[in-house]
Amino acid sequence: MYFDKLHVPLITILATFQAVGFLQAEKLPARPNVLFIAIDDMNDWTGFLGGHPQAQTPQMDRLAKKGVNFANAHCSAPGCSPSRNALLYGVEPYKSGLYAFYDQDKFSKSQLEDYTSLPEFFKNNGYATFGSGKIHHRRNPTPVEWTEFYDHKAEKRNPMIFDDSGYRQGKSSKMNFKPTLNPLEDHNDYKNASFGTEILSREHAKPFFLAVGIVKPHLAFVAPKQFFDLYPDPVKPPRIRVKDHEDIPAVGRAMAKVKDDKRFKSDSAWNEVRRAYLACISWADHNVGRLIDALEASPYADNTVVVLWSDHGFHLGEKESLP
Ligand SMILES: [Ca+2]
Repeated sequence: MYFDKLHVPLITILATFQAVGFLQAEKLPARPNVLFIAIDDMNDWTGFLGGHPQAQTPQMDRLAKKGVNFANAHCSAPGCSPSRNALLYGVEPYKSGLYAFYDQDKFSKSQLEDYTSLPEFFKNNGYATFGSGKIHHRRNPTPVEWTEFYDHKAEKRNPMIFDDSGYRQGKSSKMNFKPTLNPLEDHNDYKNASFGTEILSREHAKPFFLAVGIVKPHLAFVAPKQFFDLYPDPVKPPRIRVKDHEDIPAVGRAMAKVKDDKRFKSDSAWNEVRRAYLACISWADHNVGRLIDALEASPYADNTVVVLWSDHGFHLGEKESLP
């Protein structure tokens, strides 16, 4: 079905770090801390969801083992902004109208006043709220929502150096599927996760809501080389039916990125694209692991609820499309 995209990509794990996770929730304080990890464009190619037999996600797998894995969760719309708005405002985009990708420009004032976002709700109810990375889609952080928000763009950024291997369409920064040779610390996701680990190392007088938005595996599929090296070459392709787009309704066909599929086929690049996607998932997993380690080492290990989710899935040639 076309709506593969909707069926599995919203991956949510609820876990506490007490012995048996969710079953211990009744022992949590009335106002537990929340560690809310958003991952961008991650489908079910993870160990715990089993969507790709070679996916390596040991950190998310260990989190899943401690909590509840919602394997039949659905996102409201297969796109960053409407899906995130559904989750962050608690209302489906086909009811709220919050579809636009550049929220602040395109949402009307009344639209935003009608709804309270999740961080704003926590902040209004006595929590300290901390954020970094991609939580909303392109909505600038506001003091209404955040006690403190880390913006990596405020820091000097070292230029990325790419390995010769992998694939890239011309000089496109988006259609880049190459390993990076920079130290891990140079990457934005590392910096955003580091903000999270720093918050977890602080003493907090109030309960906290900590949101960390990890952007990979979103395009470009670039990640440190050590995560590409985890994977054989070639990687196993997904199951793709002949004429796979024929069961898609017209609106779905209009959204399918058939041109990308044709280009990757003519460049014999699909293997490189899929391998790079898997590398990016393992890179995201590494940063999730840093957050889990920091939480486990903190005084908040037993009074924090962890939520891990992805805004929607991704096609890697299925339905003759990317995404
Ligand atoms: Ca997304």
